[in-house]
Formats: sequence, C-alpha cells, structure tokens
Amino acid sequence: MALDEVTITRAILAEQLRILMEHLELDVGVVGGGPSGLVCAALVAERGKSCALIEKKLSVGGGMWGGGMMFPRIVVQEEARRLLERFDISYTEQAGNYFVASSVEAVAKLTAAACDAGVEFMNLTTVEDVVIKESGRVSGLVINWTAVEMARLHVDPLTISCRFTVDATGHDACIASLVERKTGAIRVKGERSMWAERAESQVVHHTKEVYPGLIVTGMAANAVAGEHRMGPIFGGMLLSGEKAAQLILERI
Ligand code: 48F
Repeated sequence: MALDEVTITRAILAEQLRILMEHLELDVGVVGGGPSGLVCAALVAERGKSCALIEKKLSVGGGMWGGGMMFPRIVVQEEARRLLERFDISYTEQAGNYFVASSVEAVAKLTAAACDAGVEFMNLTTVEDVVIKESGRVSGLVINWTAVEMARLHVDPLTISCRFTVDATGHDACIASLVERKTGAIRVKGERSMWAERAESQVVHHTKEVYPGLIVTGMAANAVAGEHRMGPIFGGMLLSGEKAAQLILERI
C-alpha cells in the first residue's frame, strides 16, 4: 500500500477536529492527569458522563510515575486496597498492612481504565483561566497549548464549557488559585509539611466543592485546606478521586 503524507495529515486533522468539536460542552472537565484526576475521570465517564481530562504535560500520571525518590514503587494502605483491585493493579503486601505497587503499572492501568470508560485526553494543554459569569459558578475552562505558555507567546486561548470542573492539579491547586485570584471568594491556604498519616486521613475529607461548580481532589484538596503532604503513599489520592466522582454523580 502506498503511504501518502498528506493523507496521513488529513486523517489526523479530520479525526482530532471531530473529537474536539464533540467535546466543547462537557459534563465534567478534569484538570490534571495525576492519580486523583485519572480515577475521577474514569469513574464519571464509566457512568456515561462526557468527560475530558486536560493535562499540561506530554504524559498523564503526574507525580505517580516517580514513585518514591525515583524508585518506581508506590505504597497504598488497607483502606484503598480495593481500588488497586478495582483497577487491576497488582501489588505485594508488606509489613504493617502496606501494599506496594509498581508506579508504572499504576499509571498505565488508571490511564487505560479512563480510556476504556471514554475519557477524552487533551494533553499538552494548559488551563489558564476559568469562565465565571453572573451565575457565580465555574462554567468553563480556558485552554491554550502548553507550548504557548512555555514560550510566553501572546496567543489568545479557546474555551470549553463544563457542568463541573475538577481541580486535580496537585500541590499547586492551580484552578482553585485562579478562582481565589479572580473572585476573592475562596482562600488557598497552601500545603503544609510532610505528615503522611494526617495528610492521608484528611485528603478525602477536604475533597469537596470549594466554589460553585469547582471540586478539588488529590493534593489540590489538601493545598486548599492548608493540610499536610504525604509523600509516596497514594491511597488517599485514589480515594479522593473516587469521592470527587461521587460528588459529581450525585448532582448530574
Ligand atoms: O501532582 P499530581 O500527581 O496530582 P494528584 O492527583 O497526586 C499527587 C501525587 O502525585 C503526589 C502526592 C501524593 O501521593 O503528593 O504528588 O493530586 O498531578 C497533577 C497534574 O496536573 C497537571 C500536572 O502537569 C500534573 O500532571 N497540571 C497542573 N496544572 C495544570 C495541569 C494546568 N493548569 N492545566 C493542566 N494540567
């Protein structure tokens, strides 16, 4: 079969533009493809909600790939073991009721679950602003190519609408920080020092709607609440993503 470069180009453009046009009005926009965002996106999409996950980097996975100090292993505690099983992530049991999994397998399986559920991935794309109109609700995401941000080019963005936005941007809580800056209605207290037990026990509690239409999950939830960080234990991230999905599914 003769391969034609223009035909290859046409195939990519036609398919990608079709998909983008189909994802301009979403039920759920998840910002950030770390563990909490992947779990949340997979679970809402599984229930038939239209969902896109917007990730500024080339690859999803966030802080999970690196395990602990680049040793590609993550720890999950008993409370979240069922989610390892739910996503078919293999693990070994270690002393103290800790379960250890490959960080690479964990990212791959969570990503595959999200793909299978119908999540549309928009990688290399940064959310640079939100839409808030007279309803006083976050109702859309303002997106641009990450390369534009990196090169500090003056290029105007495009916008998609979402019934719910999930801030899964990790330690920086980027979307909540934007809402803080633009409305003054919420406060992002910033994360505190390492304290795994406390941080893990609180992250699900802090997973909530912090502004109409905006749910925070994962480390973003702890950063908003001024809560501690936990290092390479990931049970709280999985449970927080699950709670974010539940909060949304109760409402739409
Ligand atoms: O940091 P990250 O993995 O978030 P998480 O789900 O998990 C935290 C853990 O990895 C770990 C930890 C606990 O176990 O402390 O750090 O809370 O992933 C956040 C993702 O959001 C992307 C970023 O590139 C990363 O992949 N991101 C951040 N800001 C934006 C963004 C933005 N403005 N637009 C799009 N993506």
